[in-house]
Amino acid sequence: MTKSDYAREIVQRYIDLAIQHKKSYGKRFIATVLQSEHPEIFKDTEEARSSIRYVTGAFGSREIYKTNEQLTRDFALLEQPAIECELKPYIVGKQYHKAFVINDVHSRFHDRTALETAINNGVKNKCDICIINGDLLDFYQFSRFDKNPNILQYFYSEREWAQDFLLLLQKTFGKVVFKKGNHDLRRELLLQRKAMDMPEIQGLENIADYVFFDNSTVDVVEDYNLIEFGRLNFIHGHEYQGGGGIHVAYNRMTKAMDNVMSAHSHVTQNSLKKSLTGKYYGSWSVGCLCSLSPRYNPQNNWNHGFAIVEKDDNGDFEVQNKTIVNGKIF
Ligand SMILES: [Mn+2]
Repeated sequence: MTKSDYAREIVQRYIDLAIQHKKSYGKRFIATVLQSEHPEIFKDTEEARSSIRYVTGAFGSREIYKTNEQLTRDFALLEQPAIECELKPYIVGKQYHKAFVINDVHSRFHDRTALETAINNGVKNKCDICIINGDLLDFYQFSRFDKNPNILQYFYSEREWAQDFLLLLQKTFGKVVFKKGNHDLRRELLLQRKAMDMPEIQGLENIADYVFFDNSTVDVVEDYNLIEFGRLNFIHGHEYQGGGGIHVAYNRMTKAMDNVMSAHSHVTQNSLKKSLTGKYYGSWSVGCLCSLSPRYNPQNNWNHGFAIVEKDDNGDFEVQNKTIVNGKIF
């Protein structure tokens, strides 16, 4: 067998594999395999690659494609695309029926009274799972905005606060699911940027590790993934480019075209529409549990709130989107 025969054989093998698994294998990769299989024939990867390029016509072939098969073969040998987000919803288990939903706690800018009022109501309603729909932490220290040292000191123990708070929720409700919001990402994104120059910190950036405590059963969901609770879908809100506008709930419904509960805008709003075929779709924007007068936006229309969602075994659900004003729940 000549070098070209070996090259032709392995190329065919990988084209078959690629077609079978809907993947592709780059010539550089195939060359490393070829060289390791026949070190006596190919003295290095470069030599193997040269043979592969020769048999695949990479040195310039004048033939014009007449068949789709030829195109399929060529695509099988193109490098794979990079995939940044592998979308996969987090589906809440069937054993859970009543969710206590909170978001935009922005620790340690949280509002203690509102938070306690909300949790008390969740307990009273016998919720069996707590869903945190993003922005549990503020990560003020990693913000690109101006920082105040008197405030910054509170954030040195933000991690301990988060671990203690998650433990409190776990003890209170049994199960906790924590979906990342844009603020929860602040630390991760900063560390990922730093990891380019400091490879030794790679793998340490995930907030799931940062907030982990002994006996934690908290599930952490990536910010680009939905949480599905029956037929209700949760997004934080930053997943859609642009703010929510004034009509947050309505706007998010026109984007979701499905049942959606969201956060991020710090206001309580509901919207409901009937489709051409008589199906109802709802959108709920849930209020926040942080301070209502932050330094960067002291005047706003925010309100405190939380939600309770009950679902049956068919996935049908009932929403109570609650507002807290002066310690009273509406
Ligand atoms: Mn947010």
